[in-house]
Amino acid sequence: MDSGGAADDEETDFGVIVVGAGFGGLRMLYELRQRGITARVLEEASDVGGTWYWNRYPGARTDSEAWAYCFSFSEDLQNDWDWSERYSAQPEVLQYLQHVADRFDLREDIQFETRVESASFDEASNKWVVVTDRGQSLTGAFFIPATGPLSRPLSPAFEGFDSFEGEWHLTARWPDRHVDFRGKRVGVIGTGATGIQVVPVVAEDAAHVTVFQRTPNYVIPGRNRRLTDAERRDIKDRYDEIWALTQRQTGGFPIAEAELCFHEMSPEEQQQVLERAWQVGGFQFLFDTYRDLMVDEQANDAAGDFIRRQIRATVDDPTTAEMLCPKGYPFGAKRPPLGHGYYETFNRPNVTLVDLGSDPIERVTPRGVQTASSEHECDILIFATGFDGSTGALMAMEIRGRDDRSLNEKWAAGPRTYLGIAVDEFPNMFMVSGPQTPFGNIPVIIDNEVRCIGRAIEHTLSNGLDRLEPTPEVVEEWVKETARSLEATVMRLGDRANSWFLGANVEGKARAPLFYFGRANVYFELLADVADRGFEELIPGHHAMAW
Ligand code: NA7
Repeated sequence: MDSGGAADDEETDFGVIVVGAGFGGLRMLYELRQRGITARVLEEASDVGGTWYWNRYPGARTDSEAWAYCFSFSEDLQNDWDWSERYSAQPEVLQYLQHVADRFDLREDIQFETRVESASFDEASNKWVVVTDRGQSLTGAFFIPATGPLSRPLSPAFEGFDSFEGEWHLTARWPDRHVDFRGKRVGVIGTGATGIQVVPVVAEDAAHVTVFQRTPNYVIPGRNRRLTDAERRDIKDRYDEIWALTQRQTGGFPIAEAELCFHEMSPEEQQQVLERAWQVGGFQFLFDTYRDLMVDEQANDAAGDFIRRQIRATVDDPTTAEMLCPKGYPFGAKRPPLGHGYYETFNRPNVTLVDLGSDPIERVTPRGVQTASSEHECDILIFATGFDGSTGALMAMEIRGRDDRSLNEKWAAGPRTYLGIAVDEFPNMFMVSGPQTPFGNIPVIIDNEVRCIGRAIEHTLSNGLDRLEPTPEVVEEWVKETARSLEATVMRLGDRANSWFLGANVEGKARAPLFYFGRANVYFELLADVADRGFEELIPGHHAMAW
């Protein structure tokens, strides 16, 4: 694909080097341009899109409502673009990001098909030296990884995997072509947000689908639908209000939040709010039911019981329904997926559920998957087995700061950041969607981070500084704050369900809070505040700027 990006030409020295051309990298590049700062973006793929470039699997769509899962920096952009559905399907999000890249001429600063292998801070020149898989050595006064929280997929690590004689696909590396399931026996391994989107779509075509489930999930109905022209007009008329709402909301979503706590309601009201949110669909169930859903265990149990009742009422076969019911961990302890006919799919005659809890996978065989009880023959295997979240993509690059300090060594027991955007001993490195930022409606979170990072870089330049990095004290305080934020919610029990919020889905990975679990709106205020106060918490370096 010729996507018209920057050629890997002779130029090797840049103001800023950004890694990744997804939502984060594109937004960062735009911000830097607005501030008159030159940048080069390095991107492994052959086009923009990030997550939405790679995750082309059938059924892939956003779990945030389309009109707020986008950029807010240009009124013209938001007024010209029309979303077709409540939750955009992957091709539409990718088209949107391609449109943004074209409209703002972003590709001219992006070098595609380039993977960053290492980045190290050179103390003599105060520059980051970035080495790519093309053998280039590029320098930048600032280094900004915008590599995304869920971009490093976990490879299928099953005994006998290489012996499989059929076709197999990893959802996060789905081929850019139609995969034909007609007449095929398909096995889907993994029932996270991805597997849950894949299964109903594949079941429509395949001869048979076998779903291999290790931990049952609490799946909320998304209730996707096409938007009407009237709705689109209304959204455009209300955009200021929508963005203002996202800035006040706990996850950066345009969703009103419940005012009452569980115990302030009668049992009838408690059920009514759950029922209403279930009918509306989407994350309203999480945010617009009762205020203490994620912090009060009794309140959380009531929501969990409600979902289990829905599963039993939806799935005809009582044994399958019971296998699908999550047990032993609270609702929300791992990221709840949105389903589009997920539970209903198990009423189809061509779909079978295998409960790996009682019948674990022993190995992949030439003909399919061998569990403890039997061999499940499959022509196609789909691995929807998740990601090395949050820190994975960062730690896959060899990043070294001052005094040759290795980021991987520094983070061996878990990430340590200041507000998720900066790290002590790593001057002039700023992360977009880094560890210990909130997880929620990502484009809105990115927008707030990028504005703060843009201001930090401008502050450095306009004050004639050559280095900016947080003090160890403020980093320690943010590490403690993320731990406190985790302890305050039921997400602290995520270990019971292998939650990637805690790194619990990756063997050998340190268990630590990988996100900030406090309110995103509080986090946005902290970012604005540190910039307003002139980055007091960051240590400036006073040497002559060299670029
Ligand atoms: P997730 O949510 O991490 O889901 C991965 C799924 O794969 C989950 O059901 C895992 O079971 C399962 N899995 C992983 N390894 C295995 C093995 N070895 N055997 C059986 N099953 C396995 O990733 P997703 O891609 O679905 O979602 C990630 C996020 O991307 C999503 O939340 C959105 O924000 C976008 P487990 O639960 O660990 O028992």
